[in-house]
Formats: sequence, structure tokens, C-alpha cells
Amino acid sequence: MALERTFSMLKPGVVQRRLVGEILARIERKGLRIVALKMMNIDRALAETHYAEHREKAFFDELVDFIISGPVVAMVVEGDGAIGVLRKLCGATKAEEALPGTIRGDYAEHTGLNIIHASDSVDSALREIGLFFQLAEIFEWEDGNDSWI
Ligand code: D4T
Repeated sequence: MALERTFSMLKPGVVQRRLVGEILARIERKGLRIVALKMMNIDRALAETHYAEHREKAFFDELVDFIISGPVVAMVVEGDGAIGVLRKLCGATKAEEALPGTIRGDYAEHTGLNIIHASDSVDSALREIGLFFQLAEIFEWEDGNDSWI
């Protein structure tokens, strides 16, 4: 499988619910590598750019208001097939369809508050990593566990 990088973000509410560690642990336990990580507030312009594909949707304004309502934890995650693997760990977008054992299935009751974002394609990953991170904020590190995970 191809080595990929994907963008992920723990949405507002995760910091307040003290779930950052638990969710990062799930990502790490799978064997994915965190190569960039930061807490930040998103401004309206970045939120509207990030969610540009949803501009015409009825939930767009609510979505933007929500994503700028508190700090998020943004990250770049690397691994074999990382884009699909992380989407699977997250579970379905709609909270009521997300299976138990997935991050959304275990922690989200409402779709508008579905806890985590993860890029859905190679193109989205590239675009979103570029929106949120400078090259110097992304770290290459030697993975001594590579032959065990
Ligand atoms: P994100 O982008 O947050 O990772 O979600 P997904 O990639 O899984 O799903 P999406 O782009 O279709 O939705 C973006 C964002 O909008 C919220 N949403 C979505 C909502 O509030 N109501 C809805 O009906 C849908 C489909 C949740 C995620």
C-alpha cells in the first residue's frame, strides 16, 4: 500500500471534553505516525476555505460558526494508506451511522458535532495540509517500530 499523509483535526469540544489524549492514542495505536500537531483557533476565512465544497449547503453557516467556536487540534498523520485508514478509524460522517468502536461512533451523538475531520482523498489531503501547515511544521522522524507495527 502507498505511503500517504493525511490531514486531521479534532474539532471544537474535544479539548473541552478532555478527549484529545484518547483520540490521539487511537490514531497512534493503529500504527499511524503523527508528523505534525498543533492547537489553534481557526479564523472565519480559513474555515470558509476549508469547507468551500459545502458553501451551497444548508448547514454551511452552522458548520463554519461551529468550527471557529473554540480551539481545534490540527495534525498531519502518515502511514500506509493513511487517508483511508484514518477515515475508517473516524467512522461514518453521520453520527447515527458511525459504528461503535469508531471515534465518531464512540464519542459523537450529533453529526454537526462529529468530533474529528479527516481528509477524504489524496487531493483533499494535499490541499488541507497546505492550508493548515507550513513545511517547517511537519517533521520527518525515524520509526524504530516500523518492522513491528
Ligand atoms: P469532515 O469534513 O468534518 O471530516 O466531515 P466528512 O468529510 O466526514 O463529511 P462532509 O465533508 O460531508 O461534512 C463536513 C461536515 O459537515 C457537517 N455536516 C455534514 C452537517 O452538519 N450536516 C450534514 O448533514 C452533513 C452531511 C459534519 C461534517
